Amino acid sequence: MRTAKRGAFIVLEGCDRSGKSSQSRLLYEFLTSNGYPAKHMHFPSRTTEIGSTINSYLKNSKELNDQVIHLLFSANRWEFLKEMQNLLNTGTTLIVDRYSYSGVAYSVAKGMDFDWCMAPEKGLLRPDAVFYLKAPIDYLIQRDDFGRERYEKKDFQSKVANVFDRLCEEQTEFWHSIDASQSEAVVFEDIRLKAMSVLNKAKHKPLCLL
Ligand code: NYM
Ligand code: MG
Repeated sequence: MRTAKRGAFIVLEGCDRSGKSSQSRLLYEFLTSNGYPAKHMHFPSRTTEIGSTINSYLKNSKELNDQVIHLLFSANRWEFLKEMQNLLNTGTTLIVDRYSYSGVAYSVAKGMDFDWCMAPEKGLLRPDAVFYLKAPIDYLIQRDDFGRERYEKKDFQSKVANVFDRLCEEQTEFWHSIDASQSEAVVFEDIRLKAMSVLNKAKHKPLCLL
């Protein structure tokens, strides 16, 4: 893979309502308005056929077994691999709202095997950094719109948080825990500073695979 001046691959992870969408948008806007080519992406991407099936499942209008939905979430990421690779290699930074770690965290929270869940992610691009937006579950469930979709239940979110905590502890080289219970501006300042350092370092590093 080409290494000269590639873009950085930054992922935001966390439970539902942790502020990933707002923070990833703020980071995208900051980068583009300061002359850094960037693209904002979100998984699941509900725009493809696979994404539309995922959407029906999340809205509770379709039932699928746990293995099938897990593999569809993964397939949805594989659909975008080439595009992501091309963008990164031509100097565009990707700010991605959820990725393989959400895939693993939500399925493991159901009781599924960790290694089985990680297997279909192998071969996808590995992020340069994961910003884990962490906040107490009691704080998240009070936020607007919580509870609308499948998985948005307090006990389940606690289990998801446990898996994110474990991933964060095991992968300290590129996971950064961020206190998401602070104000939006304070959280963003933290993310912005960390992101600029990631952008600088990524330029000289080859893209790796999960
Ligand atoms: N989700 C998301 C998964 O269960 N597996 C995955 O691989 C991904 C990317 O989808 N509750 C879950 C987490 C969320 C839900 O995501 C929809 P969002 O960011 O709320 O649109
Ligand atoms: Mg959500």
